[in-house]
Order: sequence, then structure tokens, then C-alpha cells
Amino acid sequence: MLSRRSFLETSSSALLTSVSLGSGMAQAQTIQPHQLRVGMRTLDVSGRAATVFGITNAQGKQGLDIFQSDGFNVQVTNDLTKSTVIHWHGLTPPFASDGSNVSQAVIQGSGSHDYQFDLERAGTNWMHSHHGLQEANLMAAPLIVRADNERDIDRQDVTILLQDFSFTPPEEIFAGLRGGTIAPVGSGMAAMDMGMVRGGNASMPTMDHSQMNMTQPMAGMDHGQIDMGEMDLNDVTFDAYLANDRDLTDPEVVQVDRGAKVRLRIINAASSTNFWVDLGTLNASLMAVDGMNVKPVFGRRFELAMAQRLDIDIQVPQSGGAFPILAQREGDRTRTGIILATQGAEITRLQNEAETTVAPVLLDLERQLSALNPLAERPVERRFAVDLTGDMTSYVWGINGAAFGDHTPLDMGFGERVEIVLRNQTMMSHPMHLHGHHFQVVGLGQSRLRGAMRDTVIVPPMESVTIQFDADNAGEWPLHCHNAYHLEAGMMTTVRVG
Ligand SMILES: [Cu+2]
Repeated sequence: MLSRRSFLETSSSALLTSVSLGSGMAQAQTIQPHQLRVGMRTLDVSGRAATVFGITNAQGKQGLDIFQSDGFNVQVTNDLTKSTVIHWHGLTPPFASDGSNVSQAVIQGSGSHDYQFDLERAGTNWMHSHHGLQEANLMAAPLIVRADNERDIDRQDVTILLQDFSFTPPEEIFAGLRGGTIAPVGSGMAAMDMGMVRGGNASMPTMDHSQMNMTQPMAGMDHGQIDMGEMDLNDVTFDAYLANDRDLTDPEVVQVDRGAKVRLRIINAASSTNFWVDLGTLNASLMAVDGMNVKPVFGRRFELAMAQRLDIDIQVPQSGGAFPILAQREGDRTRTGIILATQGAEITRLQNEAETTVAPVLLDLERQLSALNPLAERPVERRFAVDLTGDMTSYVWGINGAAFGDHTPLDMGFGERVEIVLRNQTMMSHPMHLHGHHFQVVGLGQSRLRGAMRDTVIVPPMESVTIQFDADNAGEWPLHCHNAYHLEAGMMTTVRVG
């Protein structure tokens, strides 16, 4: 790899000859790596200029859209003066290419890093910074991997990247959450008057700390035992909720044909927001979650936790028209989205607020899911119970009572079938993400199921979710909450394979 690196740095040619990469693509071939540049962009958010990060490809678009058979062949160039590292969320690369702060050194400002590995499967994935709070300032983009047989499908694909955005820098938001007070304002923004930071203990009227920090097994702690009205939602209120960088004051309008088949690839790249996806009047089939196929689920509203993805197939009505695809923040009225429109359709302006609030994102969809390609049936060889712990008052979040750095890794042998019970001992939900593997959801509370294959699952307050996977990718893989502010507070451990 060192020789390749120095070769890349000295080469003036865009066409590179790969000789000995040792990553399963060893035969000599002429390849052109996809270029991704990490830098700053300016967005228009409700008429106001917002300076955010971007991960921009050679065509000037965000992220990547590639074919599985081409493999993952990417050069990331960091145009910032500060360091970064980009994680390929949903891919299962060799450990050194995972792009986390555990697996590789950061890419220094003006530096670059090359990635080359085979792609094991197609799917709707994404990429984001795994360094500090950069993801919360929109260092995130789609990573679509298409199967070769998708080249010829008569279908229009529409990718929708959902994000939350604040004009207040994420570091200030985090400091405010930690301090339990409203963060200091550097530039006099109106947003600060809206109760933006909801730190402190005001949101937990009845739970005391002895309940929150309990460590006994959660026997009988099945869904519905606690009043979900008491759970803690949305500890950050943002200035805008974006779909493909725009809110509903100026949404993206995607032209579609009457009667066309459309696949929506919806990615929740928000730092701290769970959504309900709402398809309005369209009849929809959910085909995959986290890029992994499920037995189709028919419906019009679907839960989408942080970091998760939904592949949803719809057919545009022959009568034509404009069809909003909306995502509404859980427990709230704020929403974002795009509009599918046939030629000449009249497009009605939508408000950023719906008329009614929606429920918290829990496990209602999860319960209906069943993997199309489940894990093979085999006995579990290693079991763990992992407590998700925290304290809203001091905004300390951890795993088994420890923040990352003080954590105890979960050790397992290579190839073992592993089961982990994730037990949430707090009053906030935690979307838990495992790197390097896909897992199957096999238990929700006390109920067993043969659920979806995923890389991220939400664990509601005082609830437990059981996952299984085959530890077939050697490395020390992050297992963490995907709420960017919980992760920053230390809600991460590692899974050591082999
Ligand atoms: Cu969390």
C-alpha cells in the first residue's frame, strides 16, 4: 500500500495501473479511481447562506453511485485544513478500509487516502465523517451500490438524503447539552431564541436516576411497559430539516413519468433526528432496509431511525400529478421532503410544519420485517448483554456504564455466531450501529423473531433488542449509538473479532 500511495502522490495521470493491491483485485488492470473531495460548500437554507461540509465527486455531486462489480476504488482528498476520516456506512470492507477513528489514522488537511476492496453486495448506503462532530455539519453523502442486473431495469431511482441543520456550530450545541444551558451565541442568530438546546433534566418528569442506571436484567421489560409519553425525544432542535440539501420552502422537484416505476432510496443522515417517512397517497412497497432486502412491506408511512435506510418502490399514477415524499421528525410537526412531479403538474407549496405531530419512532416497523436473505440457521457460540447507559442531566452517555476510552471491548473468535442483547437503560432511544458486519434482528423485548438484516437498529427507552451476526470480518469494530451527540459523549464500544 505504501508503494501505491507514493505512486498516487507522484502520478500526474488520472489513469492508474493497479499492480499488487493484495485486496482481492490483484490482477493487473487499468482502473480509474473515483475521486471524492472533502471540503466546504455553501447552501441556501431558507434564504440564508449556510457554510457546511461536503463530500463531492468528480461530477460535482455529493457522494457516490457505483456498480458492485466495479468494486470500491476511491481516492479521498481532504481539501480542509483540519483532519477527517470518512466511514463507508453499510459496506463491510477489510478493517483497514472501514474509515473510522479506530481503523485508520485520520486524513490530515490537504492529505489523501486510497481505498480499494471488493463489494460484497449492492444496496443503499451512505458515507460520513467518523471524526468529532463533522457529520453534524453535513459531512455526509449517499453511497449507492447497484447490482449489475440493475443496469437494465426499467425503473427510475431517486435518492433522498435527510439531514438536520443548525446555524449554531455542532461543538456549541454539544457544549450546551453538556452544560445544561443554552449555548453561547457567536453571531446573534434568531434560532437561539427557540429553545434550541434542551439540556438539563427538565425533560424527565418522573424517572429518577436509580431507575435509569439499573443494571439488573430487563426481565418483563417488554414493549409498552413504560409510558412512551415520558420518553425523551429530540434533545436538539434544529434550524432546518433538509432533503437533498433543501427544505420545503424550496424543495427538490424530481420529474417522473406517468405510470413510471420509481425506487426511492431514503437515507437518514441526520445527526440527531428520527423521522417518519410519509408517502401521502402513493401505495408503496418497502423492499430493503439498510441496503438489505426484506420481504416486501406494503404501506404509506415507515419509521426511519438515524443512520438507517429505506428502499421503497412506488408506481406513479397514470393520471399524473405532484407527489410529495415527506419525512417528519418524531414527536413533532417539523418535516422536510422532495416532490415527484409529472410533466405540467401543478406543485403546491408545502409548509415546513405538518398539521399534526407524529409518534416516536419505535419498533412498529421492525416487528413487521423479515430478511429475504437471513443468516443461516446455526447455534449461537458467544453471547453478550450490553447495557446502554446514560444520564441526561450531565449528558454523559456510555455503554456498560463506560464512555469510549474507558470501555471494555467485546472479544469473540473469528467465524463465531454471536448474539448481543442491547438493553437500553435510559429514557432516550439509541440507534445502534455495528461496523464491519450486518446483523439480523432476532429479538424485540421478550419476543423472538427472524427479522431484518441491518447495520443499525433502534433500541427504544427501557427496551431491549437482540441481534445476531457471524463474526467473519477480522478487526476491532466500533459498536456505537448513531446519535452524533451521544457518540461524541462516548456512547461507543468495540467488537474485537479474531
Ligand atoms: Cu444514543
